[in-house]
Amino acid sequence: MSSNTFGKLFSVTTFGESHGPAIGCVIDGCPPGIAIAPEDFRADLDRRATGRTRHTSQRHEADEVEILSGVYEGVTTGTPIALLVRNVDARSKDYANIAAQFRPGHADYTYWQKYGIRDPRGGGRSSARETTMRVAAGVIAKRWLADRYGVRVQGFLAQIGTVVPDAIDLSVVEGNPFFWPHAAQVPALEQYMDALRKSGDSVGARVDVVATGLPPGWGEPIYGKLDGELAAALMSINAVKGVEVGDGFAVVAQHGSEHRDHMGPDGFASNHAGGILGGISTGQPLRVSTAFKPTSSLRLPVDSLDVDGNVVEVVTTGRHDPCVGVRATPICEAMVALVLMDQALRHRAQCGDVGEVSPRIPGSVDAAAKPGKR
Ligand code: EPS
Repeated sequence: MSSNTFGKLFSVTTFGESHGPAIGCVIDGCPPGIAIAPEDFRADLDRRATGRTRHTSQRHEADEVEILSGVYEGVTTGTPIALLVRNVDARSKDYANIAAQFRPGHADYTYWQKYGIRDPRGGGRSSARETTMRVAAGVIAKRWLADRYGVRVQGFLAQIGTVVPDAIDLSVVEGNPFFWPHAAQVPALEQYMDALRKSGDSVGARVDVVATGLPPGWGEPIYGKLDGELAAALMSINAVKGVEVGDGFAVVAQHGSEHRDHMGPDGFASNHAGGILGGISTGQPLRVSTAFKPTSSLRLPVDSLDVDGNVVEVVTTGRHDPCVGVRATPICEAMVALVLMDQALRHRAQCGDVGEVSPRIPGSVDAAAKPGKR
């Protein structure tokens, strides 16, 4: 299977299936000298993991990261970093009934059409389990971006179904199981998710990510645009159906006089662009938004086809997320961090001698998390 590698200079290859012995990644091109230990992966892997709250899949994986190479005496050496996470709680019998069936809305059918074979256990390679390794690689990227440039990447859940935050306060995001930015709504969300889980249905979600501290200049026109690579990175996450940068699709209804971000000595007056112009960072906060479809693995029966073309009733048992978006915030953050690190290294390689160019407009006066008009 090709296309399992992401990034040009900071390049991440993931491997493994949901119910295989392990999943892992190889990171090539990592700068030497970054302090990293197995326990440094814990916080972000736990934020993403299943089985930590009742609102996600109840598969209980330890998600212990083993560092196999590329780190000596706690510091990256510049050689390939191989990370391994063993699968310890796969329950493949849950998939026996649907091994020869296609779940409507799932990659079952397209994998079958493409390869003529598929690993049905837990979705095999198409499982969200793979995102564990993106988050692990993202831990290294986040650390380097923070230490080297002061860049901070933070996400939050910006919508579940039709529910949107009444206010945005990034300081409360880590204090609830949804990464929700308004604490007062969390009890109602708990009830909403409990009712959803009991109904056997699923729902979509939107995750927003804001990255602050970026200098202007990251991103490579024409075919390596920062927004283009962010879109590709976020679209590569399971269940993603849409990505918006800045005001996103709301720009369709805007006038130019309203959309342009006025520049003055005190900074940009707004951030409709989402921190990117011409595919290159402006130095304003980066704003990206990702849409997740509702999970297709449902215990609610549905008619479909099996591999012989027979009409069958599909019922998916097992431990599925009623809303994958609930634990997607760290995954989106990781993909943004991976793109930013790769682009930062590419900028340094080609334009490292350019230095700071005048005038440098201070970052936006806009609040970093101010959502675009939707
Ligand atoms: C997933 C189905 C479930 C989730 C899994 C993603 O797997 P299983 O049926 O084997 O319990 O638990 O997520 C993870 C294991 C994980 O670590 O994210 C799917 O179909 O994508």
